[in-house]
Amino acid sequence: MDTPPLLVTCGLPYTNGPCHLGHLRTYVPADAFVRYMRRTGEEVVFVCGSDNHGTPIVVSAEQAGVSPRSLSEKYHGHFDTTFKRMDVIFDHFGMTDDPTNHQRTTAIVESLIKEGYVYRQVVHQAYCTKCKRFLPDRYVEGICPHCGTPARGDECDQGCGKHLEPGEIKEPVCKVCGTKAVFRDQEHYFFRLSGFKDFLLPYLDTVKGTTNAKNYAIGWIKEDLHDWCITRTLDWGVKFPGRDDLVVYVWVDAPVGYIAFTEEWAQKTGKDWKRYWCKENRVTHFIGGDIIYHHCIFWPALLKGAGYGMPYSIVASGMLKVDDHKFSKTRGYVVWTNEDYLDRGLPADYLRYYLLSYTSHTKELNFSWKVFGERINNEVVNILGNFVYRTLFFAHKEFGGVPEGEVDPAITAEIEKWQKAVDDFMQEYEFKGAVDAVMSLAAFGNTYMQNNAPWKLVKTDRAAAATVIKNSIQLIKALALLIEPIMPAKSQECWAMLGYADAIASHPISEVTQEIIPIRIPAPKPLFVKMDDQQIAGLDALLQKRVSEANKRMEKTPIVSIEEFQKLEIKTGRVLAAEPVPKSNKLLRLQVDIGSEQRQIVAGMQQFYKPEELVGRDVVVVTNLAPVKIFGVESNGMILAAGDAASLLVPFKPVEPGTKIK
Ligand code: B3M
Ligand code: ZN
Repeated sequence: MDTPPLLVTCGLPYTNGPCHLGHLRTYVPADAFVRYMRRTGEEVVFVCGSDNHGTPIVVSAEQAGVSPRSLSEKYHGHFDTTFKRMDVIFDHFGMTDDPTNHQRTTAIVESLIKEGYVYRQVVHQAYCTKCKRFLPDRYVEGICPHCGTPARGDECDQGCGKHLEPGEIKEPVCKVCGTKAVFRDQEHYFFRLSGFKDFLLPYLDTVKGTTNAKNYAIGWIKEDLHDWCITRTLDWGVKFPGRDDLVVYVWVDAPVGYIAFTEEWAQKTGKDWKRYWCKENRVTHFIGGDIIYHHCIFWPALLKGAGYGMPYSIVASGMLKVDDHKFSKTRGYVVWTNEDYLDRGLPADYLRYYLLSYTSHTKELNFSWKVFGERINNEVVNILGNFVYRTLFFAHKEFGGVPEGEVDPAITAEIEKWQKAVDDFMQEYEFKGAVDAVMSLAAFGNTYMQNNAPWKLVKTDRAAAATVIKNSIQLIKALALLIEPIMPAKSQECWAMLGYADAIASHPISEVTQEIIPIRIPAPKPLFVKMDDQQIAGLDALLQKRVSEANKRMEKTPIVSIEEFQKLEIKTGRVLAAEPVPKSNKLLRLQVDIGSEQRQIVAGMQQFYKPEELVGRDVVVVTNLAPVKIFGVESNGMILAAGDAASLLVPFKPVEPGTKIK
């Protein structure tokens, strides 16, 4: 049988926020893999799209005062352009809210129902009596029943990472209004995931990809595999067949998007999508390490239940840290792709290089600007850039281009050795290994030039110098071809410097040893520019500033519910008398009429007001604070004032003392 074509996908970004480094950690390697595979002669389709459904988007749209569709379109466009700017080029980038995905999801859910994999069950679901609605997923926050950490309705995002089913969260609170939620019964539909245990274990044994994906999934299945509630009480999403009040859970229609986007691509290109999804296939999912459960357990079971082929390979990236801290948008440990990087004129290729070469794909990547700058300068600029520049500069100056003559077999062998290494690493999704192999070839070239010193040799043996240059230019050709998946733009520039007018991406990797023809080449320009220390310091300062701003934001008063706020009693009061507190240069002792009674209040206002200025003034007083002693004087209330200079809050229109503030 023919080997089925490769279909590569990337986890779909939610359309409720901009692209950041966390996304790129999955997308860049996927793109590099696709580029490489294509240039080994594989037929590859690369599809992705945006994930438009689910509560994260509804909540964000509500906050922004727009419809979920329009928020989705905005971010869909954003991701589409950003990926292109990063040279991550999909054959198709769809939307899960588009009709193809609605139809495909409905068809799949209908098959699951027909095959008996879906059943109805009443669940106790969190309900907000104030907002008068059920609180699916991220509408509710509370405590994880497994580990006791604060969690979101559908996952323990800060603790054990477990998926939470509706009704499982403890101490639920409505995320919108802060009210303590109650549990109410509601009928939902469940997918019989537990019935797939005997299918999933042998499947995961053979599935390709990274071991982290496989091993976690096998562990989870052995521990406990429970059924999944696949409906939600929401308007936004794909309607559950026959139920206008329910939509399917976003984790059903999101992966189905992979199929729908293949269908849309097939429609554009006149291909048959079934070739990619039915029976034997080579579907390869690139995903973040946090969605292994969904892709290795839930998704294969859905496909199996609905009669589709199984994913062939699942490649999960490791965690991302920023400056040694867990990646976090709210805490400021984030790098935005556009704002922090591309919009500052930094080359996409540098970030691609860094992401691919920092560490193994499955290991933790700890981003820092300092290391970024060092890696680019010490490796890309000093090794690769330097070799290309000095060789081409000398070739142009002495020979006007690529000299005549044969390439040394030892050089060809060296190229073949590293090409083989790159291939082995790429096939194993070991992108760092592949980058390192290319860089080893560049380092070899540098040493070769250094040892043979053609600038000296040319004075005594011009033919020998020509051979050294010919060999070196062959090495450059190989490097350009091998580095294309990693740095597509720079490899194209390098290709042009070698005198080629076409697209390097149209040349197979195997041309690395195809002899470069003698042609004229112009004087080279350096291929890479060094990152200067100041620029790196500036980028780092921006990150630090964001972290400290986030800290300030998070330290601010916690959100209080209206009920909590209403516990405060605030009234107007009239100052009857004022005098300094003995021995204090800050405090005043005031007698204040608050309508029902007279209160003694100590206030830190001596520097700002003369006692007589205050007498007769109307002020605003918190009247139900517990009394305290300040400088030995009892204070029974608090006068409200703004800022460090204690500008008093006063009623705008005259009111009686004791008027309630509300
Ligand atoms: N939209 C994003 C995430 O959880 C989610 C991926 C869907 S992939 C089918 O990383
Ligand atoms: Zn509420």
